[in-house]
Order: sequence, then C-alpha cells, then structure tokens
Amino acid sequence: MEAPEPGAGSSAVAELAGASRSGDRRATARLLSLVERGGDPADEVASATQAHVGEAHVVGITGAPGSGKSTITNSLTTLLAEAGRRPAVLAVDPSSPLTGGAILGDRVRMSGASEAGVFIRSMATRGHAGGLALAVPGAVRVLDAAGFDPVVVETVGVGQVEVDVTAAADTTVVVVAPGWGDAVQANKAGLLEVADLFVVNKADRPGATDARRNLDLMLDLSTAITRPGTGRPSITMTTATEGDGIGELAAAVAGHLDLLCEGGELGQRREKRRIAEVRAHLEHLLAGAADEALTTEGLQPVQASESPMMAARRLARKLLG
Ligand SMILES: Nc1nc2c(ncn2[C@@H]2O[C@H](COP(=O)(O)OP(=O)(O)O)[C@@H](O)[C@H]2O)c(=O)[nH]1
Ligand SMILES: [Mg+2]
Repeated sequence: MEAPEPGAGSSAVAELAGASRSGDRRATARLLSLVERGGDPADEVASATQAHVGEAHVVGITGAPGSGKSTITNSLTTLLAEAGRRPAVLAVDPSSPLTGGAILGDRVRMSGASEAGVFIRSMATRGHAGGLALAVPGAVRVLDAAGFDPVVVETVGVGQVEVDVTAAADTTVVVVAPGWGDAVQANKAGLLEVADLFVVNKADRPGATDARRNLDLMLDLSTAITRPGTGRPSITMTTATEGDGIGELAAAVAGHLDLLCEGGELGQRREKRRIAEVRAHLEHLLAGAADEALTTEGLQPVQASESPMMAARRLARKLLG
C-alpha cells in the first residue's frame, strides 16, 4: 500500500492504522512519517489511532549528550525484547537537520536492539510545524496504538522543551555520567525535577561513585524536587556498553509503573499529558491565526496613537470574538 499523500483522505489513513495494528511495521513507519510532516494528514493519523491508545508504558530517557542514553536504550530494549516484550524506540534529536531516516551514530548504537526485533525510529524535529511538543506525542500515540510496549523515547535534555517532552512520559529516566559537574548540569537543566529514576552510567569510569554521591546529596537537599506520586527516585548504576546494571534498570522501570498504577498516579499523569498536548495544538492554531491576521490586515490598522499591546488586544478580540 502506498503512503497516502497529504489530503488523500482519512480512509487511506484508517487502512494504514489497521495494518499497523496487525503488526505491519511498514504501515507503522508510514504513519510516523505522516505525523512527522504535520498538518492535516497528522490530524487524520491522530483520529485513526485515538481509540487504540493507552496500553503502552511510555518511558522517557533523557540526559546530557554523550551520557549514554542511546547505549542504555539499546541494552534495555534488547533485554525486554528477549524477554518477550514488544518495545519500540523513538530517538528524538532536535538538533539534527535530517528527517525520516535514522541518524548514523544512533543506528550503530542501536544495532543490537534492531536485531532483537525492537522497532526503532529516529525523529529529527527541526523545522517540524509545531515542533517537538506536537510531533513527539503524535508519534508515541502511533507506536502505542500499533501495540508496542514499552515505548521508549530518547531525548537530549538540553532545553526546556526537550525536558518537557521527556517528562510527558509515564516514567522519566535521567541519565548522568561521571565527570565534573554532570549532576550539577543536570540540576541546572531542570532534569532533577522531572526524574522518576536516575541512572549513573559509565560505572566503569572513575568518578562514578562520586556522581552517585552527588546525586544523593542533591536529592537530600531538596525533597521538593521529586515528582509526586512515587517517592524518592532510585539510582541505578550501569555500564551500558557491557549491559551491566541493565537488568536492575528494567526492574526499576517496571517497579515505577507498578507504583504509578497502585497510587492512581498513572491516570493523573496521562490526563496532564493530554491537557499539555491540547494546549500545544491550541497554541499552534492561535499562532497560525495571528500570522493570518497580521498578513491580511497588514499593519495599517495600527495607529500611531495605539501601543503595540492595544493593537494586539484589538486584533485578539476580532479573532476570538
Ligand atoms: N566507558 C563507557 N562508555 C560508554 C558507556 N555507555 C556509553 N558509552 C559510550 O559513550 C558514548 C556516547 O554514548 P551514547 O549512547 O551515544 O550517548 P547519548 O548521546 O546520551 O545517546 C559512546 O561512545 C558510547 O559507546 C559506558 O557504560 N561506559
Ligand atoms: Mg543518543
């Protein structure tokens, strides 16, 4: 089946969604391409998959570039696939100008998981209309509806948007590597607040125990920074290149989901996630309306006596009125 072109209509998309649910990975890949491109086809994909979401455990893996997120993701999902699960990976690289295809380094780093049957998709979101906040939840929905579980989202934790996106997972894992100030950097980037679980990776390197101690100290200093619902985040030591500690990490991830379910926190987090997604779409729609208002009206209606704020209010009344 050919991927429907934009505007091809919802029946073609519904057909793809059906094929994707029955395990057709090419159909899943095509749905993801439509989501990535944005616009009307992405909306059709969202409608076609909506009835089938909510089964997957969505796990975010974030941290500084080079901390070992891809290597951990590879080892973790390989282990899960070998245990009979159906994991999928969404590797988000907001800095990459590439689209659609896998990013070379990640492809190498994830080759083990790929051989184990893990579905892996790299997503370059630069230039995507609406950006990460729209593309990532849409792609997660496609993978969830396709029956993958867990859905692991790897994102570089560098900016507010990236952190927000990963924190929108059910379970957020923050990866720290030994090295001067790595934990401090993670704190500055706002990563400690969103962590449900910590990994100190590169445990084979000097300074790993110090990194762990630093994290522990930071958690001691502020009990307020832990996310609600599941208590103080645990810290797992890993050497991802060797697979060491990955079994413990898998257990910590599963244990966190159990806690979320027991406390009723899972439903609350997902509701918040839905609201955030609606908000992202609303902002996108309003931004589009603002652009249109300014180009069709020109700046003519703005009088010299009128402040920019007054002009904006007047246009807003017209738009929303
Ligand atoms: N020594 C050591 N190197 C590691 C470990 N995990 C990852 N690396 C290396 O660190 C580099 C960055 O890893 P990568 O997974 O791409 O990090 P990402 O940017 O966070 O996704 C690669 O060269 C990995 O081989 C580890 O546990 N020990
Ligand atoms: Mg990576």
